[in-house]
Amino acid sequence: MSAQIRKLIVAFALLAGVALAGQAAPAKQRMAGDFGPPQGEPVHAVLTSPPHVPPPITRTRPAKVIVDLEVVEKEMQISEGVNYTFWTFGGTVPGSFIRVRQGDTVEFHLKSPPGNKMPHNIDLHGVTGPGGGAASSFTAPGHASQFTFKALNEGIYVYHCATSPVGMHVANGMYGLILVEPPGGLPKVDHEYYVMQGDFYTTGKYREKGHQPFDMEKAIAEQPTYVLFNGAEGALTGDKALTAKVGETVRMYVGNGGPNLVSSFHVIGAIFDQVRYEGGTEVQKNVQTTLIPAGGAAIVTFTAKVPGSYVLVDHSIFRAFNKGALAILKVDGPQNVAIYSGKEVDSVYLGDRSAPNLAAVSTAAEAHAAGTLTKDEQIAAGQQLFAGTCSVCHQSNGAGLPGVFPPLAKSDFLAADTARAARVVLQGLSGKVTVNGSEYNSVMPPMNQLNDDEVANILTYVLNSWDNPGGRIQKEDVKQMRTSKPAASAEAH
Ligand code: HEC
Ligand SMILES: [Cu+2]
Repeated sequence: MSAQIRKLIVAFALLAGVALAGQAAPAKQRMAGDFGPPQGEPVHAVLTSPPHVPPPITRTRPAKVIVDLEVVEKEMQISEGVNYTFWTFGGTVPGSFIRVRQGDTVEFHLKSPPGNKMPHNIDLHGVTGPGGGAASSFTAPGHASQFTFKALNEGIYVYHCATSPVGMHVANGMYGLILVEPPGGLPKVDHEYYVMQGDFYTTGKYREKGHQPFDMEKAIAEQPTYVLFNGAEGALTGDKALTAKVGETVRMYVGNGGPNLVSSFHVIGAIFDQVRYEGGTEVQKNVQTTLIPAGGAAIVTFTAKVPGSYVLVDHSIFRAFNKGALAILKVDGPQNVAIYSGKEVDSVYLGDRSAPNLAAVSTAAEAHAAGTLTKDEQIAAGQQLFAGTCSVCHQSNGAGLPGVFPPLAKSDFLAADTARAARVVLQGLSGKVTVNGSEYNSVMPPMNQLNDDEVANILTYVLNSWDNPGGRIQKEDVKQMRTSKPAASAEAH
């Protein structure tokens, strides 16, 4: 008998012994994840708003954990100058982060203040039982409901509203994450963050200003106006970026509320050391992009090794640059040129998101709505938008690049016909043009993804910068130009 076969037989005998011992255990054996009845005084769960995560649980015994979650319907900013009526768990999108320990008995209270207009409920994917709690938690405005469950399975789980029309409740922001920690806890890290993607459907175009209602038809067609991390463009960029220091470990609980899209979650410039994909217990290592299904979540962990801005995106990349699915982790600390030579990614990947915030854009939108918009407000908004759109080619100082991109600074072409500039932006420009005595024969692509107010503000900024002649372009002028017949390309020269 070979040594290997002998080893196998021994292993088999051991296994059989274990199985027999299992049978011999008391008949009233508990199911996996059930560590017995709650012990000690009930505790109130710490709930946090995104991007924050409640502290790790240090208890060594199962407890009764009381969760008090309030449903809040409220108007919030979805993008600069754009408002949306969100329905939320706890007043934020995503809803409050809930953290419990495997084996805990969770007494869940869902409350809906009288001011709400809709009934709501909650389906927690971490609940074992029909509907995940949905049926027991139907809550009308001015009411509260209560149900209890035992958190049997560890992992990161999505919760969401499941009141009809379910898609609409989810599309309005009614989802969040609940972490069921294993009894021993998760390995210690320096930072834990809570990030959740969602797709949003407004009747107006992307970044169209003012209050935007929900668009059911776009939602059914699965054509979102916005794809966002944490419920708003800019929720995690500029002065609201996530932070870490060089050498620190970062764990992100990344959920996807949907309602429709699957996320190709990627952090530009980082490799995930570990991913607990689909929120499950298996660990995948050295991952570039992880797929997060609608109604699913993952735990990603990595170390920030080089300083700079790391851009979180849905790598279905138009969503990142044209629908808002972009967030930033700002890592501070000393350079490590052995790993990376050290040039910022700012202008390439961040676009207008490299600014600390786009407050001037909101201000201009509000002023326009109130009928008080001034030229200075337009210039300020235009300056923020110019960065990352026009500056890519014409440079941030408007100087252009000799022979390739004509200057906007002191441009005689611009000064000769300022209205023509709006047409150039909307329709693009190609063929020979002479700017300040130099000939250019290149192509400027149409920038017609920009809204009327964005074009007006950018051009007003350009006209009033770098010794250009001044003047003002209004949103209404651009609107008219957009709907009028396209100018023949020769006419633009
Ligand atoms: C991808 C590069 C690119 C981007 C982005 C771009 N342009 Fe241009 N732009 C060009 C090129 C190239 C020309 C010259 C086209 C030609 O040779 O026919 C041009 C020409 C112009 C002109 C007329 C010539 C002049 O210098 O006065 C204006 C005005 C202008 N662009 C404004 C803008 C504004 C405003 C934006 C941002 C909304 C913008 N461009 C974005 C490449 C770009
Ligand atoms: Cu709801």
